[in-house]
Amino acid sequence: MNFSKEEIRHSMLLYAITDRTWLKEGETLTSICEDVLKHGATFLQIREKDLEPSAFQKEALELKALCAKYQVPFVVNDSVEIALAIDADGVHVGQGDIQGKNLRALIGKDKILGISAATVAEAVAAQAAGADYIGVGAVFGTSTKKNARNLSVEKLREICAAVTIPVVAIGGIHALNLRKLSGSQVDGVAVISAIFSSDNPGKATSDLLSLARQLVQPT
Ligand code: TZP
Ligand code: MG
Repeated sequence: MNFSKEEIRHSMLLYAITDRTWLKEGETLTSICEDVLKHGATFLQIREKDLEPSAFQKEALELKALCAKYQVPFVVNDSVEIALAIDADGVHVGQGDIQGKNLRALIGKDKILGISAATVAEAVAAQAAGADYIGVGAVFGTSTKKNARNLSVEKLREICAAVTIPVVAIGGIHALNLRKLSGSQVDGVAVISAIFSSDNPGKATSDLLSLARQLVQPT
């Protein structure tokens, strides 16, 4: 699918990232993600660090079809090869994945390019490299990503002010601390455990969605 710049900005609102380590017996990533999309997640990224490439690609293909059904952008974490092989909407990469590479040239102009950034310099460089959005974190403590770089909400605010592309905050965000991001000018929140570790991922999604709406469009 093709998404306009405005659609990409709005899709940052509640950005869900997969983590199959939370699946319970009998559950599949696709079934949980369908529940999450039904309950209003606005973006989906497959991020499965422990799957070997062929299993990863198979899961990614299923999730791509699901996201197309809900008209939600779908990106692949880390692997440009798999993103291109399955014709995903785009790819999300970290600082370590972009060194010396022109990812925009590699993926073409129509695919969504998301880049992680934790400093103003990285954010500005990501924008210059053709990123469609940046993921900024970790804004709160998280045990999901072991080597996450922590930054303050004040730093998040500085990054938002330094770029014109959409910014999604990530890292340890859940229903009880999401409001702390207010005033930062983020376009949305990206979450893993607040959704996937929940006993009820659908309800967690709708709760987070209403909080994210209040954060991004305060009434
Ligand atoms: N990048 C920075 S923090 C993080 C990633 C992938 C982990 C976010 O996971 P959670 O469970 O929402 O804290
Ligand atoms: Mg990476």
